[in-house]
Amino acid sequence: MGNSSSSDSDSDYSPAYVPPPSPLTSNPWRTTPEWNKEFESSLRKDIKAIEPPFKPNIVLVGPVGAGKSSYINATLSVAKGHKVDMAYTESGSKSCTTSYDRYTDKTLLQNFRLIDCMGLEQSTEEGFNVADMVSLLKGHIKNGYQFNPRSPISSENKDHWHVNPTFEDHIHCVVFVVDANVMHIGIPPAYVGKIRQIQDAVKRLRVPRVLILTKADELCYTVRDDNTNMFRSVKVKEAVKTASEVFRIPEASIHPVTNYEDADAIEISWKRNIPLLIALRQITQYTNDRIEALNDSD
Ligand SMILES: Nc1nc2c(ncn2[C@@H]2O[C@H](COP(=O)(O)OP(=O)(O)OP(=O)(O)O)[C@@H](O)[C@H]2O)c(=O)[nH]1
Ligand SMILES: [Mg+2]
Repeated sequence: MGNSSSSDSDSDYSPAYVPPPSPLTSNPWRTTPEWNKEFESSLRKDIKAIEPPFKPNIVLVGPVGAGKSSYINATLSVAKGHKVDMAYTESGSKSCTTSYDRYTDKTLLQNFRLIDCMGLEQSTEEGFNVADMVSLLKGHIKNGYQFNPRSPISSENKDHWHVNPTFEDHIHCVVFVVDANVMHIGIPPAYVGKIRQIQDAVKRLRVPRVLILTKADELCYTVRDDNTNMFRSVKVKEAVKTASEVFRIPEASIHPVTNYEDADAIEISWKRNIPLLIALRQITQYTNDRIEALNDSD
């Protein structure tokens, strides 16, 4: 009796599937100085040296579960040198982040603010309401606002509507955040439509934009095993190219990263920090350039 079931389970046994290694290009497809601790600290220095005349606002937008809050935690982790878990993260089909929340710190982000937002959903009645985008960009939304997917904010909201925002209350850079794996599978058209609508508003107001591709560790196991393979991974390169075509953002403004979210993400490592810092340096430079350009045109 018991024999047959034991022999069945023996014959069913098979080792866990190990995917073949993902291919690497012979030369990096994105040129950087050699990756080491010196390069990491020069990136930190570059970012700290950017001193806009006030603290600009950088907002993160993208599909639900893309890794917006995780990117904020990863950036704060790089800043503080230990794993940070300030912005709530969760895997699920509903947006974990439901309010407009600002983050900063006293080191790397001392001159900037990152703003977390509700995620976009495919349905028109769920998730971040694209009709809120212009109010957001023009600085009408106050910290702590609870997004309402069914109805955009208006001047009737006494607690969270900023009546007379100045340029300092505006959004000075928009960071689109997308899961790199989705670029491979194909991003649902509903998301592309909503992101394009947001991009139109961003473009009209001439706000600079950058795109972060998260979860490079899940997309490419060669990157998961050694993050220094990021700019040699064929899969990551393809994801950057596809994202550029889909979202019409230049490849050089698209940054693949691995956030501090997987089971091994306890210690902060310079290898993981480098792509996060490269992204943050460009975001802060674009933000500062925009403010300088406006000040010069006055
Ligand atoms: N392996 C891995 N997991 C990640 C990475 N970034 C985010 N995650 C996971 O993806 C899930 C969603 O991440 P969140 O940061 O909550 O995503 P979000 O964009 O803020 O989502 P909403 O607030 O719901 O719109 C969480 O389970 C994270 O742990 C990454 O780079 N690598
Ligand atoms: Mg979130």
